[in-house]
Amino acid sequence: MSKFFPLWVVVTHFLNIFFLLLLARSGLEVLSAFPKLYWNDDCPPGREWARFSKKMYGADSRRMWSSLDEEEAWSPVLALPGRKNLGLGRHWHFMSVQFWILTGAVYVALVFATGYWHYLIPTHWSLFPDSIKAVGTYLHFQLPHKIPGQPYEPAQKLSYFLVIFVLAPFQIATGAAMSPAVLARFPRYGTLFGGKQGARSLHFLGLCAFAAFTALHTLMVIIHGIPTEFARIVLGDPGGSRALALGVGLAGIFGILGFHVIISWFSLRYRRATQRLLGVMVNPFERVISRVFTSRQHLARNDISPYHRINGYPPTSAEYEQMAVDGFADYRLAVGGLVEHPVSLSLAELRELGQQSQIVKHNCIQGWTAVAQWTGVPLRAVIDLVRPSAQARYVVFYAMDDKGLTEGEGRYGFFYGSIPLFLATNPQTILALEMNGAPLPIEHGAPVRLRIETQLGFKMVKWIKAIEFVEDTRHIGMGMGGFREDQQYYANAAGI
Ligand SMILES: Nc1nc2c(c(=O)[nH]1)N[C@H]1C(S)=C(S)[C@@H](COP(=O)(O)O)O[C@H]1N2
Ligand SMILES: [Mo]
Repeated sequence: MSKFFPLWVVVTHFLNIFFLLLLARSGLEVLSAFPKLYWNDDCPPGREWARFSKKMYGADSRRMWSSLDEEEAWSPVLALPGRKNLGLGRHWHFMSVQFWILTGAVYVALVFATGYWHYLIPTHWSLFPDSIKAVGTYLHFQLPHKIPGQPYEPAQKLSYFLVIFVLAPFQIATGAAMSPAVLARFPRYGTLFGGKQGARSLHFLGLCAFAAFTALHTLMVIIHGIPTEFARIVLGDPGGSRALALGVGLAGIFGILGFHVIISWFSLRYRRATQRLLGVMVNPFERVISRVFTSRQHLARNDISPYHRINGYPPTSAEYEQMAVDGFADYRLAVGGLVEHPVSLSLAELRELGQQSQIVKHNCIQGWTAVAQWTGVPLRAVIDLVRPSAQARYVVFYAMDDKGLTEGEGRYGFFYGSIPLFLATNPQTILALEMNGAPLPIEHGAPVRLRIETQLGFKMVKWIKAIEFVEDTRHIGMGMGGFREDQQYYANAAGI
């Protein structure tokens, strides 16, 4: 091992390539679910600064549309796993990011512990003009000289510094700024990046920067000569055997590509198994942040979005339509299960339990946001009324929309969702009856919908028919805790 390319640099460099490719492909899967980028959290349709889709829906489209209609199926060659698998893409992303950050932390610790930082961190302003000169040298088709006593030439040192100490932390920071739990608990952190959409756009530009760096870095390896450069970074020995270096280097590259072929195939072929296996690593993380962060959002009236996207088509049954015509006068909300005092409440009785209002940001799992004021009954008041027994651990919300009739994609059955009790008693968890000061519009869940402000939108069941307290959710639906968890392989905890 040379002192410039110790074994730990060789290993972390390889792991970095490994995890970055996973992050990039799964990140594209996430983007495909809402292939539009905005600078503004209102996400007005048509005002995106980038759109990777031919489909266009306007706020005033004549036919009703739902945000799932905006989702694109991208090829598994590009996205991991591709073909509209947002839930699994997120699983791959959140699994990989934990190991990528771990790799980075070990690397940075060793960079400082070993004194390697001298080769990476600029200690003199002259690095900037020297870097410009080095770029000029390349443009004259010559190779610039290395900094005396160091492994890299000036432009190389500067670009490594920027990627490791600026771009990587920036991707982590903008990534965290997209989590609904983080945004609900620390709304001002989100404003650092111009809100969730700003963070999304910057995170995407960060991916572009990584891609540009990778392309340039690869070009440089080619220019400087592959067998020699491979000997350095693959064997850690500039004088090592060229043939061995090439062999090991190519084995590493094809190993990574082969792995991607296998996991892409596996994820598409065994979607439930992938959801469960990756969930083992991702769910605990999601649960912790869902548990420790409560929403502290009190946005201003003028933050309210002029247009709030819709997700999920309303119930199409004759009963629901008739109820809507009657202004939901005969509607009753059944609350039962593992409770001491089951009830069936009219809207007036529900309202009498006390109401609160909150101006908050909605975060759909697909990526869009919108701000609205929601008014309704704290779920805690309903809990106090029905008194769940000691065994009750989850609250299940049953909806009136049969997705088989409106959503297609092979999905079927009535929408439902569940939340653990600790989310049910959060101060901003309410059964909303009004939106922006008017009775809930049909599209947004009339007459009653759930709002939980630390979670992604799919947890907030609309058109609620009944609420059940249960010990376990495994016997309900396909057993994953909710309709979108069952049929779209989303994670059940939704704080990220
Ligand atoms: N009953 C029911 N509730 C639902 C859905 C649905 O399809 N049916 N979609 C969910 C999703 S994915 C989101 S993002 C939000 C959207 O809420 P909105 O339409 O009021 O914007 O509702 C959630 N609640
Ligand atoms: Mo959603």
